[in-house]
Amino acid sequence: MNRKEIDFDLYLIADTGQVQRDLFSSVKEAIDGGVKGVQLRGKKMPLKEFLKIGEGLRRLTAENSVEFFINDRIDVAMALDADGIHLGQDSFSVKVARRILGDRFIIGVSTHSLKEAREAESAGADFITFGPVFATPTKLVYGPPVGLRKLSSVTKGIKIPVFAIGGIKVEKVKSVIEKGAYGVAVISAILNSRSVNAATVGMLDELSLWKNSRDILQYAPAV
Ligand code: TZP
Repeated sequence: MNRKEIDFDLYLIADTGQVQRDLFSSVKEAIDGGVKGVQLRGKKMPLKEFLKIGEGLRRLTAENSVEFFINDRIDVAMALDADGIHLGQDSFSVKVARRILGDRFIIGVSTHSLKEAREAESAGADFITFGPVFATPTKLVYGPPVGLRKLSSVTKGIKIPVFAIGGIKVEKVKSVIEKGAYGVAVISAILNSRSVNAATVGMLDELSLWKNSRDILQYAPAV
């Protein structure tokens, strides 16, 4: 299987239902802060409106070499010539999505258990999100937190990149990276913060700090 390289570790989810400010300018601020992976999510948004926001974000992400993902809607991902699709457990299967979209698209999958994570990997997903790791304000939608121990079993149980999701604030980054996460997927800690730019920079700094120290520990000679 020909997996795609994932070259971002901060995955920003621009959720039209969860962002209190103008989505385009918030995402722009996050991109100026250095984010390299953006997903547009608009579960309840009318198609026309979703496409309009998507067109703006497609242009913005392309100009800044940012990978652009569409949540769930394969038709929108194709229409906008996105870089990837992000599938939920009730979306198209990875296999069908791959058949429709062809080889170019990156495929991400939302998972909530080790079983779902393994299924996504064997079906050909390029990466997964796993969570909610911590409590989120939108707990009713995403279910109860799965916790760090389950995150650890997932990162040990599969080989593709795992993005921890759900209640990820800057001070939580260390704990999820220590459990083997490749990166974090975030909505509110960035898009609902007072300064989107500063929150993005802070999150990226923390990711690189703890990923670097994990790498150093991994390759340090045993004494
Ligand atoms: N999937 C699991 S939790 C979640 C999604 C989309 C929401 C994450 O939002 P936040 O604000 O980063 O906790």
